[in-house]
This record gives sequence, structure tokens and C-alpha cells, in this order.
Amino acid sequence: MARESRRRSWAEPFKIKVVEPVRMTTREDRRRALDEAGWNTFLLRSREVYIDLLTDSGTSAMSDRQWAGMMIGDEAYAGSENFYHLEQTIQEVYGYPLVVPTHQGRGAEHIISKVLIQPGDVVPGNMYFTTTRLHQELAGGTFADVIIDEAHDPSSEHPFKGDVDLNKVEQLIAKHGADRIPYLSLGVTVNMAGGQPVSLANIKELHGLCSEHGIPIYLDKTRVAENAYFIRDREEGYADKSIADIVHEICSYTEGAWMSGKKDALVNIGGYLALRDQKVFEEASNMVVVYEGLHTYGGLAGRDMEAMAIGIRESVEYDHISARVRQVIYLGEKIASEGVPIVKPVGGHAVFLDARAFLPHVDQDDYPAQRLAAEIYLESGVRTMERGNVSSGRNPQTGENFRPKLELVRITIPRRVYTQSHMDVVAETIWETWDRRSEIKGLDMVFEPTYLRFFQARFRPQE
Ligand code: PM9
Repeated sequence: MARESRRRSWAEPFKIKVVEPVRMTTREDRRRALDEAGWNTFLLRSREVYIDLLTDSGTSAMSDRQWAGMMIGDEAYAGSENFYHLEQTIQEVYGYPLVVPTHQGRGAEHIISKVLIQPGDVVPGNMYFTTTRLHQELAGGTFADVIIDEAHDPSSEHPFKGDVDLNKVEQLIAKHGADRIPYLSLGVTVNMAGGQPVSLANIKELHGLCSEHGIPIYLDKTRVAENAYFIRDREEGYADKSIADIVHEICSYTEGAWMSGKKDALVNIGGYLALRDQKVFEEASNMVVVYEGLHTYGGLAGRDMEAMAIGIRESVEYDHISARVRQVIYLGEKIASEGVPIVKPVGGHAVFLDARAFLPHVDQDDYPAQRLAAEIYLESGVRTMERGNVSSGRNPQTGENFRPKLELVRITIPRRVYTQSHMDVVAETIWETWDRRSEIKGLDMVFEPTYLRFFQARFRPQE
């Protein structure tokens, strides 16, 4: 009789060579730390945190190959070898011929917004991202959300909640005219929607529509490899394609891209613009010398560029990206198994708790997601981030909070840093917080900075 095969358990596709101890704290320590940090998890000191799931930005573990690359950093002021390696890698992996390095993603956003946007322009995008929208506004533009409606519904199981609604784009063109739309800002995966992917079918259709009207698409490709994983997994016709091929195809429909290398590209610092248009490139590489550094280093050390070049290649390896995304899905499914409301389907870089459903008794202007992130930290030292009313900011015309439909807490997983056992502890922490949800109240904001308030705002708990 044939024996049934035993399926092996899943395991991380790496061995651990260097370890960094983490520090456990008491509930009293954490209460004191929260009071000092104004109940904002961004203002905690890292030494006060046990498992740090604030962000996947710049927090990934580099590989031994990347660390080896750091040793061949060419720290020449001009013409560093590592820049040319980075440029060649971007040309080969993503297909863009022209590269302008920047210190991180928002350096690239600043420059591309200044080059492309004129005051009074409208910039459509598939949901706002905090730093992206701010740079578009500072350049004189107005952001217009053109993501499909399902993206604003945490319970919708749409497999590509990052897709663009083409009708919304057409309506914008009819209202403002194509000449007032300098580009369409396309995010993959869509961070604020819950790390949700965009389908290639949608990108192709969008490309057709935008081409008809002479509107270029610029890509925020910060998490493009994660998006490619979902396309391979969910979209018909891509199951046999490599992640590298899918990434290349996504980029082929776009005129240029900005990138925070601190996510997909597995580095602690770095970013760039990748372009096709020679004129845009010339303006951007002139502007980079004003704000970032010479056009062959853009605020980075040679060793940073080398590590990013190597990280880009690792980011499109199937074993890496599937383990990365599946770890996030593992955590999401475990948290949800006890009835905790999360954004569905689970996204590529984070599990997002639906704070409206978690704390229905807290009004949105009492910042339920901000309070929930603080309570999760209080529970066991796990640090997460608010992605709701605080992150969204105020309407500049009315001064009112935007009160976005999504009021979320983001539990973000750094790449190659934590194991499944850490994920189990995190899930148990969320369950414990869920069990005492009826006792949790809101927050009063007592300090509000002008820009990107979520980073530095301070709060007082309503007792
Ligand atoms: N994202 C994140 O934690 C770090 C800053 S906001 C808390 O998710 C996208 C989609 C991002 C992003 C940063 C940037 C900016 C652009 N686009 O942080 O400047 O998620 O490298 O990139 C963060 P930099």
C-alpha cells in the first residue's frame, strides 16, 4: 500500500548568523514609557520595545551577501563604482534606463513632485500615502483618490483591492482636462489600503486609458515584489511566471518610478528615481545636487548603494518573497481566528486591525486606532502604528479631521527579522487586548505638528 506523503512544516528560508538581544519590560515600565512618549508609538525609545512591528521600513535584516557588499563600498565623491552597479541592476531588474539616487523614498518623491507638478494640477492616485501626498501638495498639486471602492471596506475580500477605478480617472479627466493631470501616481502594493495588490489586468487597462490622454503613469514601486507575489498567486496566467518577470512587466507600463529601498530592497537606508524620459531625468539629476547630493550618490554612501543593488536581486527571489508574504498571512490568519476584526485579505507587509470594529464605542475624533496601538504596546511591549484619523490629517480648507473610512492599526513585519514564535506572541497579545476591549477609551491630542502629524503628535489618555 502506497504511504501517504507527510507534508513538511514551513520554515524560514535562511539560517541565523548574528543575533540582537531583545529586552522584556514590565507593565509599569511600559505605562511610564507611554506617558513619556505622549501615547504615540513613534515617540517610544527602541530599548523600551520587545517586538518592534512599527514598520518594515529600513528594519529588515541584510543578508551575508549584502554585508560583504558593504565592504566594497567605493566612497569616491563622484562616480562611485557602486552607483554604476546599482544603475545596472535597476536597468536589468526593472527596465528603466535612467537612475537618480536619493537618501530614501521621500527624497525621490520630493524631486519628482517638483519636476512634474505645476500649481493647480491634480494628481490621481490609488489611495494616498502620507509622504507622497504631502510632496504632491507642497509642489502645488491636489491629490485625488481613484482607487476602487472595495479598498475602503475592510471586510471586502476583493483579491486586488489596490486596483484603480478607471471610471474615476475618466471623470477626473472630464472635469479638469488631461493637461491639468501631470501624471497618475500608482502604488503597488497599496500601503494605506492594507498592503493590497494591484492586478496586471488593471495596470494594462489603465495604461491604455492614460496613453489615450497623454498622461504618463509614475509608479511608487516601494513594495513591487510583494505585489508581484500576489499576481503570481491570484491572477490567471501568471502562476508559471517568475517574480522577476512579473516585476519587469509591471514597470513596463510606467514612465518612471520612485522607490524607498528601505522596504522591498532590503536595506536600512536608500532610495532612487528610475526614469525613461531624458528631460525629466536631466531636471531631476540637477535638482538632486541641491537637495540630496551629487547625482552619483544622492545622499548615500557607496556601501549603501552596493547593499541596495544586491538587495534588489534578492527581493525578486521566489523563496524569499513567498516566505515574507506568507509569514504576514500566517500572523493575520492567527489573529483573525479568535474573531478579531482585521482588513481582509491579509496584505503583503502587515496585518491591519480594524480599529472601528475593535473599539466601536470610541468616536473617530478620539483616535481609536492611536489608542489601540498604545494599548497593544502596554499589553506586552509589541510596537505597532496608527493608520487612521491621525495619519490622514486635516482637510486644509475646513480644518476638520479627514475621518477616513479606514481606521486601522498596522502590525508591520520587518523582512527576515522575526520568527514564527514571535508571530505567535504577537497574536496572543492582540487576543489579550481584544478580551479587554470594552474598557479601552480614546485619546485627546495635546500637541499637533504642522506636517505629517502622526510622527510627532502627543496625546493624553481619556481615563
Ligand atoms: N513608508 C512605512 O512605514 C515609512 C514612513 S511612514 C510611516 O510604511 C510608500 C508606499 C511608503 C513609504 C514609506 C514611502 C516613503 C513612499 N511610499 O520612508 O521616505 O510606504 O523611504 O519612503 C513607511 P521613505
